[in-house]
Amino acid sequence: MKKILVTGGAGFIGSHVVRLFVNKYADCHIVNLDVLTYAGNLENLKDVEGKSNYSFVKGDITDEIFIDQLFEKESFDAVIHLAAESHVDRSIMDPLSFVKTNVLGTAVLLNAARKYWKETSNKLFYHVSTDEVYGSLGESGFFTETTPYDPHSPYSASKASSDHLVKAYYDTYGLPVVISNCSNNYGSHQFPEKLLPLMINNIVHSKPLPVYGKGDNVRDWLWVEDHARAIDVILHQGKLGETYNIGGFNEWKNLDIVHLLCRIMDKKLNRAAGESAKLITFVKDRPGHDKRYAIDATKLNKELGWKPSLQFEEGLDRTIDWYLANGEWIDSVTSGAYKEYYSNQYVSR
Ligand code: NAD
Ligand code: TDX
Repeated sequence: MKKILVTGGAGFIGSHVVRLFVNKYADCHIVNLDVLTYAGNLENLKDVEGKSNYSFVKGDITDEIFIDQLFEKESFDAVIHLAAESHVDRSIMDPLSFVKTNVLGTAVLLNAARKYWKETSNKLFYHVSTDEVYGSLGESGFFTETTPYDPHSPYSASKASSDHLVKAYYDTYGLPVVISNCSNNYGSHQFPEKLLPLMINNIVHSKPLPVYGKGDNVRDWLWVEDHARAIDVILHQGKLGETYNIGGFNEWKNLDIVHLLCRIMDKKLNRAAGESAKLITFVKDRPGHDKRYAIDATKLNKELGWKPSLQFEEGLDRTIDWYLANGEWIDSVTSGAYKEYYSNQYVSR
């Protein structure tokens, strides 16, 4: 592939995907299209900015005229579509912006690919999605690629809609597509509204650690660089029209993960054992809070040979060190509108 459009490349996962592809595929040009919402920061890509096989385009995926012109001008061999509104709590406060970006934005991109890709034999539209479309699990079992969709939040419903549109473009127009549904990612450059960076940041500043409900909801955590590697594998080897689940086989109750963070950070910050855990504050539960997510990634492992490369303890240690060393990044991305959002959020619980 000679030219790949990555949407949402200035965000958390997108920046890791862009970095991997720019560094690994010198003969492939990566075009990063991002509108730079509060979650998109070009600082995430400082290390690839000057590379000759990378360029950035500022633009909105919901802007049909702009997207059409981009597809007419550039001849993309593939699209890796990550741009989205991604935070469940925000989707509860402002569902329409999730419908607009995640549903309409995906439809606009699909439609541009349908219109401007005359010869589709070497093209691919890769849609990056989430395990949240499958809903919530009980105490046992896993999500597989055939689990029926059952989304509960405006975020997951908007991602489920976008997945259905991608499948509909495959069935109806024969657009070459592939979809992956991944579990919770963690790692560097994640916006500190999400559980792990929020807790790390609050521990550093000795602020309350807001645990929703009883803290017994379960998430399956995957290192973001392993997700980026999975996307690389699926892009190059995945079968058209297929879905691949990506996950870490790494389930944690929220409260357990917060206690683990507290223990590690007490040591790193030279605090007495148990000091950070005193900050844990149980707050009102998230409405519609899914109980448990757990991905069965056997298909991806068996068919394409991917598996997670990093043990969770190692990944968490690296992640904490990154946030401790990058306080300026946190200050910069959390200035302005975000500060207002977060203080309102917390007070309202
Ligand atoms: P993020 O919020 O960190 O980044 C989203 C990016 O999309 C930002 O750079 C933002 O500026 C950009 N964007 C938003 N609206 C846009 C628009 N209208 N036009 C152009 N760009 C726009 O999100 P993330 O956590 O990196 O997630 C990336 C993708 O992966 C999303 O599609 C998400 O649903 C999916 N996903 C995320 C996780 C996770 O744990 N974070 C897990 C599974 C799947
Ligand atoms: O302050 C908090 N306290 C808390 O208890 C926050 C922010 C979260 N939580 C809980 C809610 C969830 O059970 O922690 C868990 C993880 O929450 P988030 O980090 O908001 O992630 P989640 O809702 O699981 O969704 C994430 O994973 C799937 C991403 O945000 C999605 O984009 C992805 O699709």
